[in-house]
Amino acid sequence: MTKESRRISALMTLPAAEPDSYFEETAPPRTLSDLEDKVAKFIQIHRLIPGRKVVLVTSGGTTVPLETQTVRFLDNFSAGTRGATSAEYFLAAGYAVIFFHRQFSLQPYSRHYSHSTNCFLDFMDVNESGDLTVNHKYTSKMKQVLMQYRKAKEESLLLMINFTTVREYLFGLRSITRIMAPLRHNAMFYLAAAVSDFFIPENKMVEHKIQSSGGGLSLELEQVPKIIRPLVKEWAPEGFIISFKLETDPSLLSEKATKSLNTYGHQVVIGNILTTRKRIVTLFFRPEDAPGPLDIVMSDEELKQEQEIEMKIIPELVHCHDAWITKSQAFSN
Ligand code: PAZ
Repeated sequence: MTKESRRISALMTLPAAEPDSYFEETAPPRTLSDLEDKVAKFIQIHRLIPGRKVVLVTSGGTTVPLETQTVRFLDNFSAGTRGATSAEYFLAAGYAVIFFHRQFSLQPYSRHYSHSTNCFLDFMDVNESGDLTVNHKYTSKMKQVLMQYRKAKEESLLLMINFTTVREYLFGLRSITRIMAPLRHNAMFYLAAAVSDFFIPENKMVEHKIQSSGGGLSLELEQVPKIIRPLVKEWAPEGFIISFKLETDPSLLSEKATKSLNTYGHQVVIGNILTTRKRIVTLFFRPEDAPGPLDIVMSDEELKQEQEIEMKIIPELVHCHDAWITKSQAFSN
């Protein structure tokens, strides 16, 4: 195989495709209609409850397959901690939650015991009678988590839907937001997933496993369409929309977050830096909604006590969402 034939996509990084043409040119995932049925049933239940707010939480990273019969793919760092933790705080604040997450990433409640550093087996004992027990040091916290998990399940407050590839994410997000749109201002969209910015379109992907016998490999990727624009303008124009901006260079964060707000016109951008994301985030608002950005910071003491920054982020957003609902009601009266 020549070097040239081992290039598996276009030669230049192309500008992002328009979302409409992406959806026209890409086959939907096979699981999409099942996803739509589940979301529609969930929304039907919660629409009937006066004042019920529903939040879509996206969480974890997307994969970018390199072959249609996928052996290799590109991935990213996100474990889904932000999304899974936030979902718990939204549930505690009375929201119904659609948790749209990367398969096998952290999930609300089970996350407390699924970390490799926090394996559930370390919380168990076998007593003298040979029965399995929970070590007494952990029972109080475990009981609390279990009760919250059961409440969410029994009251049908949590719907879990998973994705793996960027294609599943994009199609799923479009369907979920469109189905949530009739909730109007009571719908919130909390887009914490780390979605790939680059991908290989289906028509440029090779079918079979790329062979290693030809030496090195060049990949040329195209830009994933910016779907926040149709989300804000078409799919759920009355929803309260929060996007995230992750950077590694702190000097870029404020400019890029502000640009995102100005370009798409949604309500909040949460800026965070990779290395400090559990200690500090900045909330950026539209000028008409707040005089300036808001830093949310965890003290050393709070972090030592294993408190989570989401305990401060979510109440702030709930407050903004309530103000947004009140304002919209005042307009419609
Ligand atoms: O999943 P995690 O808790 O490890 O990381 C959370 C995060 C950094 C992915 C999230 O806070 C975020 O910034 N998401 C958007 C990333 C982006 O596309 O800019």
